[in-house]
Amino acid sequence: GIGIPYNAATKFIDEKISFGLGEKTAIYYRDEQITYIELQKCVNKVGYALKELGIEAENRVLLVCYDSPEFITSFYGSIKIGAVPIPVNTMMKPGDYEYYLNKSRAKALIIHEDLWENISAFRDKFLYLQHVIIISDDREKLSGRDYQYWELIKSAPDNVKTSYTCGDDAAFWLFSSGSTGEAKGVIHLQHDMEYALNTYAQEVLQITEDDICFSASKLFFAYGLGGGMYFPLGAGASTVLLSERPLPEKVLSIIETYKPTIFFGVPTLYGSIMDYVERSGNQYDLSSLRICTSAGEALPEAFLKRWKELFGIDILDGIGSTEALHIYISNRIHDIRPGTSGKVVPGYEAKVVDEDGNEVGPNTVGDLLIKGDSLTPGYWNLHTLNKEKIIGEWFATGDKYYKDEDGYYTYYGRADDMLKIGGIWVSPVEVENCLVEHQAVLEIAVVGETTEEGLTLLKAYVVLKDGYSPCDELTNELVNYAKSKLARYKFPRVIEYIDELPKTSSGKIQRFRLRV
Ligand code: 3SK
Repeated sequence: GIGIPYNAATKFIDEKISFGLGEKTAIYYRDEQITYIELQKCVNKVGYALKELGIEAENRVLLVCYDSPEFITSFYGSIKIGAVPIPVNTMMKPGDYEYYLNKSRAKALIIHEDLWENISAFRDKFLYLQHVIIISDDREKLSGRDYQYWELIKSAPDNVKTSYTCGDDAAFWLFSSGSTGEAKGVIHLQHDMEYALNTYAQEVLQITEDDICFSASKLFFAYGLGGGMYFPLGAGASTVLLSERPLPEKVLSIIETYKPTIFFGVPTLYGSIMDYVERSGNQYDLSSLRICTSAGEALPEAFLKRWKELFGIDILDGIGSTEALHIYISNRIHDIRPGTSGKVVPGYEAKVVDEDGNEVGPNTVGDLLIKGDSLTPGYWNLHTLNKEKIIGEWFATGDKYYKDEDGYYTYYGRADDMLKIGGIWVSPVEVENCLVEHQAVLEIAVVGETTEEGLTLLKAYVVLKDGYSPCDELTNELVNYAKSKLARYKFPRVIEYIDELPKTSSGKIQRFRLRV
């Protein structure tokens, strides 16, 4: 036949009502509590309204939305009618939105009002865009030339027919900035969210209906989309949404107010929360949390220890990707090996291979390949790259890893960030992990600098903590510190102090921007 019907909106929204969870709180947002039945009605209204505007199955809908109930209703409302939502970063420049809109050929854009004000002047450049739906905090505000989200859904019926899609249909895209080059449209299928839910969320996080999730990582990132949306909804649990920037004091206050049980963060945020708490001397009660997770960058071992000492809670470090949708290697509750990404998540397979694609033995660094059913079928319109990255059922992550005899994987840097110093491969991450433990260092990125003779030297860009200033004495101290901790050839020959490191929108350090 034409495929067994499967639509992700049925699984993540409608099923909750048939399973008797209609009156349960799905979303905590500011002072609102939105039940599953209220959420379902809004999802249906958005789906209906989009259909009325002429949006059809397979049409793309770009979402430029803060973490909010409207993000979730727009996402599942689109999926329900077979359209393909594409949530994108809300912090980008007009040229980036022009790229996202034109690359995806999105017919509709759902966007928060202030974000639209930044880009509306460029409207003529948006080649395929037909409809703009603006989300305004003032729900009574009337539309001008465009559509007003609340006005549009007010008159829409709260029921809409689910599109005939099957598990292998495209459900949504995410744009992945990666550490180099143009953003790539990563296609995800209808069944992918359920796969990540059944594997990482259930097997590793052991999520249940009783959990309340809070993701500081935004919903437009693959990591946040799971943690803040489809893990809690899929499990019949609840989510707390924060539309603003996740500053340490805000995050702490959200945790104290809503008492989440699972917190999704990234290493830089854990670092700044700990600095904030230690500096302010205030006490915070984070005891509602049963677990914290970390991804995006390897979590420094020292952070894990400090966090546990401060709050008595473990952080589960793991590695995932936008292409895999979520985490495929992770530490486990009661099975944490500090400094490693943990073991393969059930449902995924991983192997470390050499340059010829042969699997290497324990403790040997190689390229990490992964396999699992939430992996993207491919990037949009990138035929050559797809041939490089997709090797049969395996996906080349571009990460260097080694696995020890016990099956724990340790991150060794991006394949393209590795440096050959004096003929020996050096991972910038190893040098960074060492120096970040120095008391003066807030953040650090290590790159190769080519000398006039064509030799490669290690250069460290250092962001200092408050209270420290650049000086020769400190430079010598940092160099000596690295020399005392690392193999001799791994210490940075040059140290430059900067105010901020260049990062991708998902927080990964862009070392390529620092290379000269
Ligand atoms: O960076 C990661 O480790 C990650 C984890 C989950 C989902 C997406 C990403 C990029």
